Amino acid sequence: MKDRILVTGFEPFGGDRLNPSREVARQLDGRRVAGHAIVGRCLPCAFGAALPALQSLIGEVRPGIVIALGLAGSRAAVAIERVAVNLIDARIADNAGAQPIDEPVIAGAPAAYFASLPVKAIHAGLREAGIACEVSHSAGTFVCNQVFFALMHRLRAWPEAKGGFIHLPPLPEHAALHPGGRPMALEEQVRAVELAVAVALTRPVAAHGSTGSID
Ligand code: PCA
Repeated sequence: MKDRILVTGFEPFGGDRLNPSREVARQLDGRRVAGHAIVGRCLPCAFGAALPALQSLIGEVRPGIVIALGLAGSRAAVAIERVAVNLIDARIADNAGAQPIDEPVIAGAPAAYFASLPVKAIHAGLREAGIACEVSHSAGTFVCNQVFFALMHRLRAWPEAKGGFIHLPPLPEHAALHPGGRPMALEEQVRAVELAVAVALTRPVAAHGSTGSID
């Protein structure tokens, strides 16, 4: 099943009605990119339920590439995440009312993992396509980071599969709820993730110019 690509989004959270990541995963479900079928699914935004859902999807789909998506309401661009940390520090309660503080995602696991997607090649590909994007070095400490970390932990045993996480900016309908972000239309978000899949299929994790920062 290595020709399958799993794209996950999240249900809305924090009192929101919308989550672009869920809509993007929905729209990509069933699409084919270079002969590879995308399976788009939605994860619950709850610490207790998200990982079992992710694990059963990976077991069922047995994908060669996993791209997990989530909303980052304060972002002005598509953020390709590079690092997942083994830390949960929830600023708000999840959809089940849980708000764990200073707990590991997986006790005894390393402090962090890097995405195994070609992060910089995806960044370059999106920029060439005129899509606002950035490489990010923190996926936060909420459910998205938890899923990203658990995904990379799981893929250690499966090195031929690539995985990573992309945070999406708010939708235009969202603008009032997320004044810190810069909205991006759903069609552009879908195009961005489809392009990320295409790049991940064709490009190795190779060196590119710096996308780092000093502080
Ligand atoms: N964003 C949250 C969790 C679900 C989502 O879409 C986050 O960034 O952790």
